[in-house]
Amino acid sequence: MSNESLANLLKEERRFEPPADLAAAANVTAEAYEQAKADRLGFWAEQARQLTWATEPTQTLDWSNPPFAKWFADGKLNVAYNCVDRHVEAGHGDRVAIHFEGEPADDTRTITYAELQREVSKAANALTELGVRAGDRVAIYLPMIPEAVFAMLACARIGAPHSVVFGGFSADALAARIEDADARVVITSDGGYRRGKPSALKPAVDEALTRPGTENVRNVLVVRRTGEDTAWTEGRDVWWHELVDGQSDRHTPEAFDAEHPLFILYTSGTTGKPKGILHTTGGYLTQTAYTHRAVFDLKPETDVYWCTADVGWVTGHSYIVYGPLANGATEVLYEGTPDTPHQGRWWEIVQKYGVTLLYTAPTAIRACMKWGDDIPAKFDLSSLRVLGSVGEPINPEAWIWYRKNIGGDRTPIVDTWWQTETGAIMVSPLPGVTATKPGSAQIPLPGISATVVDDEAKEVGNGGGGYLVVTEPWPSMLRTIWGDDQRYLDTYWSRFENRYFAGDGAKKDTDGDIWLLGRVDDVMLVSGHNISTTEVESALVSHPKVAEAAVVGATDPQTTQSIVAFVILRGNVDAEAEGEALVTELRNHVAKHLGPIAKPKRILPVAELPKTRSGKIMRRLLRDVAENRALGDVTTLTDSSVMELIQSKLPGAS
Ligand code: 6R9
Repeated sequence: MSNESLANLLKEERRFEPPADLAAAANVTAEAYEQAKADRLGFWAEQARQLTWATEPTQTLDWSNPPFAKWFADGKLNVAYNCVDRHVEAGHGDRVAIHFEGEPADDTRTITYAELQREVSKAANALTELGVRAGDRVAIYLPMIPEAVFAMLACARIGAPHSVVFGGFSADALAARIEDADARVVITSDGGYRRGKPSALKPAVDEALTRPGTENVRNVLVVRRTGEDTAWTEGRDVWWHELVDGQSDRHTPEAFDAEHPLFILYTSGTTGKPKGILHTTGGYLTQTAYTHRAVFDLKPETDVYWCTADVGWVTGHSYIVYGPLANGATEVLYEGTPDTPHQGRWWEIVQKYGVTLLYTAPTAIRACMKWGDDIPAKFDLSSLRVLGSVGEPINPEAWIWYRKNIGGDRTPIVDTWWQTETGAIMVSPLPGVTATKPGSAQIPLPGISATVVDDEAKEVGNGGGGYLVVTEPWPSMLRTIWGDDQRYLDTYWSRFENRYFAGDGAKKDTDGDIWLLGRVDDVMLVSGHNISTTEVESALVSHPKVAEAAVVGATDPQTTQSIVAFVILRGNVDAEAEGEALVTELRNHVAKHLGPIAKPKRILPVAELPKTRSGKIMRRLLRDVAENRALGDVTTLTDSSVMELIQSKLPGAS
């Protein structure tokens, strides 16, 4: 990105110091940065010692064959033992591990660490009875119910790498993932609840298993959740309650090598076949546990933590299952959507359980902004003490809204940048240390070396922009793409020599803080200037009438690309009545904030935006609309009718 265009970019002057009481008692202080800088590997070795090892590692990093890393390679441990048994052995068996809140409001379950140990042991025994051995892959296709956590931990316990497939994915997507991982068993349920109704899951598994390449699946283990009728294949299908409930609730965990595969998780990406991101045992657990303790300041005796992600995404793996449970946290697990049966459901849950640490995504925050401030205002949210954000850049105004309306203008916000590939949080403020800036993820965590480089791989100075790279290996890094080392090299390690290329645009502000600017593919080129979609979106969202915006560059004969913006207005704004005057007002608003070069050529108010199932805006499809093209692949969209609605809004649409 050229420097003259950066001069225009959003200036954020607001700062929020950590609350004094939180800073005084924080798990991690500023000293951690110094310590890690002086001895990065020693720092991670110390974090690894917070885990319980069957064989303590004597080596920290083996980088003799870059970029194929080995961390703590001569150590041995069991992940499930670390997440469950050791807390029971330490006398915390009665502590609640999971407060499960089903979508039907009266459907709740409280699971202590002692119960979790019994449930995971039974499930491990059941998988063993089905012939699953260490190294065999198990696909998990479940709604957000406790069995999803039991199943993942049971796999970890017996050393069978899991491949969790988000329950909203189609039979095709499931089949492709089963085939690529060559799974032997699929764990699913008859269905789950979605917006007040049972929604079937098992039929997608049945369909997936008719596809070529899935023949090695021997058994389907089915949790009964909704009780609706389900087709049954004798000899292959097994009810969870029939097989698991009858098992012994004792199971001796076996220690595995630190580099034993823990799971494969597929990232869809924008093109090509999904990439199976491989994570292993010791380094992954070290960094997820450390970052969860550091970034959320977790106090396991008193905090109630809630991450609203789905276990089908990496955020669910690292910050619902492995990080929090390794730390002995008490957490909420919620099956449903934020607006079922009403738009205050999340805040009702925060009030009910006294949630202290909340981790969610900008897409959800912007939806709540749209629904209105009066909804969270009806609930007691005073228990909250740290708020987290992940998944996309958070627009400064959404950040401020979150802090004010959810955090009572009191709680630090940690904007955490990371990826499926990084396994754990990489760039984030620390709640007891950092003076936070709305919209910036700020600086790499202690022990993480990340920076911004230009096209020539040269590190940019303060005020410069380019690409986010990681410059040193980190414990929870992906080890490869399952079955495709070459693609691992090509995708992440060939753009810049010896640097991990994350695929995100970024800039450093004058203080040296990092701002994420969206995927590199989304950056626009307008009259020779690189302009970030994120920044134009943030400028739009800073207007009081806008709740959400998505910006794309459309091919333009004069300017290479021209900026087209799709905006969702706040709940109280009438788009029809405001008409062209509002569009002009918004265009001028962007010009005022970012400079005339960033002024959108067209602005279209819409009711919804196309999102992936993990809530990220699919700009690719909006580009198709802006350029009047037939739509590309819409299979990963949450709701494909959204695109019809948007297209019908266009001038000239029939
Ligand atoms: C954890 C997760 C990774 C991509 C990543 C980036 C975007 C995630 C962000 C963020 C700006 C943040 N992203 N967190 N962008 N600020 N705090 O979301 O993993 O699904 O693999 O997505 O998400 O573009 O490259 P994943």
